[in-house]
Amino acid sequence: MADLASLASLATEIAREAGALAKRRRTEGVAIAATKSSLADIVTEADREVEELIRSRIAAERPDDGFLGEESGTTAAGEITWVVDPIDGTVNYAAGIPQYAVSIGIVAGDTPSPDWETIVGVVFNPVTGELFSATQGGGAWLGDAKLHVARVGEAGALLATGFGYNPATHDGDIAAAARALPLARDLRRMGAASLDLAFVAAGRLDGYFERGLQPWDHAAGALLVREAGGIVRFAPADEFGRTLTVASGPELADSLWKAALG
Ligand code: LIP
Repeated sequence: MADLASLASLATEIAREAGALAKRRRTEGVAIAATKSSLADIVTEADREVEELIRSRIAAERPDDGFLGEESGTTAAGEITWVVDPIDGTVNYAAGIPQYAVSIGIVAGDTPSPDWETIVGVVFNPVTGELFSATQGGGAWLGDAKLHVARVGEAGALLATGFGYNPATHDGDIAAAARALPLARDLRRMGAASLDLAFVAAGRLDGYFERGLQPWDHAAGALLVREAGGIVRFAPADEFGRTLTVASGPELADSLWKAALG
């Protein structure tokens, strides 16, 4: 296996290239290519094009590695697997809301599971130019600034969450938000899980929880949080088949977990 610094450098280089393409396509106009689980669950032509760029760059540099992408699925397993969301926050992207990111996680092994061992994570917002990165044991960074999760202030926690594309799940999601609000000074729904997790790592958010994330949504961001001193937990799927992701600093972890889980 290549050393983590080399993997992180390649992931960063590819994320920047992919982000530049996504941003360019956004300015040219976005075409919806298809819907997935519901009318609200869209994929754009740019999602597919950006993922193909990432996939081909990885194949050229590291042909024996595995790949799992949101839009194109998985390739043959490798000693390490690249777990990619080419444009996380697709609905924001299609609507012209500048809160989306290229999310690239590298995990040891080949079996998608929440307790994967992520060894490298990169989350890049091409609009702000912010590139969050982490290597296992190497800390979490925003550019050259080392990141650390926040301590919750006297006014309460600034939390973020998300809601599923399936309207049948909304009652449960709203109930979880209602249970969490007593912990909160306020609640945000920003629409890109990888950036929500990066913001927890950066101390911008005190905590984040959401049901229904896929490995490509959280593979990179979960490593950012853990390397910034935070805790990330996953709960088994609910009746809709959606696992729960909860991320925060240590002091909020137990209370947010109980509130989000119900
Ligand atoms: C999105 C997540 C977001 C979640 C959306 C969707 P996508 O990922 O980043 O947190 O609420 O339902 O899953 O589909 O834009 O890659």
